[in-house]
Amino acid sequence: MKRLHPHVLPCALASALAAMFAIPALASDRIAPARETIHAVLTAPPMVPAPLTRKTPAHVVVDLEMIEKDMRMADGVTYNFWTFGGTVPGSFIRVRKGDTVEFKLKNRHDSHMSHNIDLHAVTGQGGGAEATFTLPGHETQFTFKALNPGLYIYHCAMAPVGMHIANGMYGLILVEPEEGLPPVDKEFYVVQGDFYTEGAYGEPGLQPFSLEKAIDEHPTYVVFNGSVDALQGDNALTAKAGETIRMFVGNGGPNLVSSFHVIGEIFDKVYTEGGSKYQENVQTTLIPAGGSAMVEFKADVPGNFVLVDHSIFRTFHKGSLGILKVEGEKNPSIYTGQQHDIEYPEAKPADKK
Ligand SMILES: [Cu+2]
Repeated sequence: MKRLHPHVLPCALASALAAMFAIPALASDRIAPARETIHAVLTAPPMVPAPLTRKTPAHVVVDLEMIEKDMRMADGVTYNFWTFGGTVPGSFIRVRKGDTVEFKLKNRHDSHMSHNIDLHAVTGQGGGAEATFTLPGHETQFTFKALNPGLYIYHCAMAPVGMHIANGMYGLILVEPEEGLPPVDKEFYVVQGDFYTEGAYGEPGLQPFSLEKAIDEHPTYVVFNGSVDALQGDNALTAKAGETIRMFVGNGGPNLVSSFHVIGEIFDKVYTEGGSKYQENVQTTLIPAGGSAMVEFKADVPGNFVLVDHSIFRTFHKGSLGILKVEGEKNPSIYTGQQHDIEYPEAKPADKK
């Protein structure tokens, strides 16, 4: 059953009055030319929109729809996810520092809950949350200027906030610096999240959310991109040996901190916490709940490289395991693989001291 809320007072009248008394723009070289209007390309994980090539800020329209739907959590296990754009994490949004972002948020007619969005890339009250209180069947809009470059989490902030996040309502928005990011061969979108179900790990069927486990911070599942195996098998990330890779990694939480690591790789650069400065030669990077990191490395040699939360019981018992499959020529000067497996002679009793 839909939960109905009183409608927010319409502000169309106030906008119309403001427009009537607005000072008409005068032709002058001091007035900035009209900016290009662009509709943002949104992508589902693990894909990332192409790097921006424009050298000037633009007026960017983001159109995002919130959808509640049953999806796979693990083999035989489903869950009623609440999503931005129909996926967990939600659609990837890519803008540039200085852009004016006109953000339209739709809540599907068949939603059971009201939702909103708090984008950590926003400077303004609630990160947009109050401006986007959106009833089922409604669309809300607000506009913000992307002042700070970086990689930012966005999430639903409707009470109970923890429950909306725990049901999958988070994603990443990248604000590119004015000069853009250094070019790489491949970019991927990976977000960790912890989930709390009434049933134990792997218990089949449609599993309800467990508020008790969420409050106790005892997740049933800890996964990348919304489900166990989301980045395995046919859905593994792929690259060729020699390619440079950038992963936009987020942590939706709601509770856990991620010790993000790729087994058999060293991050050449980590833009710690999704900010502007990078650390070099990093094995494992800590990604807070509601935070992010950009990790970059060259895939020097072929192999299956395993993405994990190095709080390692989560990886092998709760699902936080993904695969980056790198194909190409072996390079024994970097990595030989096993060179021998022999039984070594046991020491004779006389040799023992
Ligand atoms: Cu919500």
